[in-house]
Amino acid sequence: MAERLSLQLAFALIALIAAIFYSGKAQFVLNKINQIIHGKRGCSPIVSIGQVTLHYFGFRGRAEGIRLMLEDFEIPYAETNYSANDWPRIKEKGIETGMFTFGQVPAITTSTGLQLVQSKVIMHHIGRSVGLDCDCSDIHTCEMLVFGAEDLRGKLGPVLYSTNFSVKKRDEHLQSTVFTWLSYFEKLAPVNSTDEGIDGLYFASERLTWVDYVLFDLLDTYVEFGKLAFDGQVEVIDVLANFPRLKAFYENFASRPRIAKYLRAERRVPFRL
Ligand SMILES: N[C@@H](CCC(=O)N[C@@H](CS)C(=O)NCC(=O)O)C(=O)O
Repeated sequence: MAERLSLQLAFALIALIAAIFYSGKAQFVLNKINQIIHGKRGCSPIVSIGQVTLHYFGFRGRAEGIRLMLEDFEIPYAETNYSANDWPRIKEKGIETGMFTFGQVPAITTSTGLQLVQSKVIMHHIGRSVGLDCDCSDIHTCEMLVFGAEDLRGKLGPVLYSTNFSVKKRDEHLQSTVFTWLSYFEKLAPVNSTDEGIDGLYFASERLTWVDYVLFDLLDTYVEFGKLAFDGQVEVIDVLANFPRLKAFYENFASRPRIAKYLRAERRVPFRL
């Protein structure tokens, strides 16, 4: 009797799996099971990452997006900030041990034994661990936004850290590059509809995802860039002035309680050294 029942159950299970497979919904079902197991939203949730040590320099740079996520989700973290003098030695050692996979920072190490580099990969990983991954149907949109943000960000370093950085260079960069790129992002930015209210201002998946932290960090970087006034010699430029959607997103995100607190905190490292 029991044997017959198990046989029937096995057949029913095989029939169910076949039905799911042929309906084309297998991936959807697997994702749902994964979400239920982890109790977190998003396409590819993972377990919590434990305590984090962030390895970088004592300025915002490519570590700031990571800090924003750690702060907002109250993930315990410590920082190891290297000085320019120590860096060559530390870098060599980090390459040797494998901690700095590409000889660069930011890198994180965690109490769960993870070592990871590449700022956006780290942000995605943290996002997956707190239910901030994008929906599976939206992964391509999220990747496009993040890769686009990276393209723009990549143009900043050579300007900001060039030895002859000046007001002229700041303004040239804004006019020739930043405003053009912000106009692209403006088209992709969330619209504040009265139905959704202010809570609807997210770039993807109609909810907060890790991509919002990437975009906020990018905008904040350029807001700070526009504020570089060379000891009051020139006017501060409101970089977002002509981009109402980006500005609304920026202000809404900045008002998240723990983000607002962090943005004002004295311990927040400077925009640049
Ligand atoms: N794609 C990497 C870029 C990392 C990167 O450029 N890191 C710079 C600091 S922002 C660095 O480590 N520079 C020191 C060096 O290359 O020796 C990321 O996003 O993490």
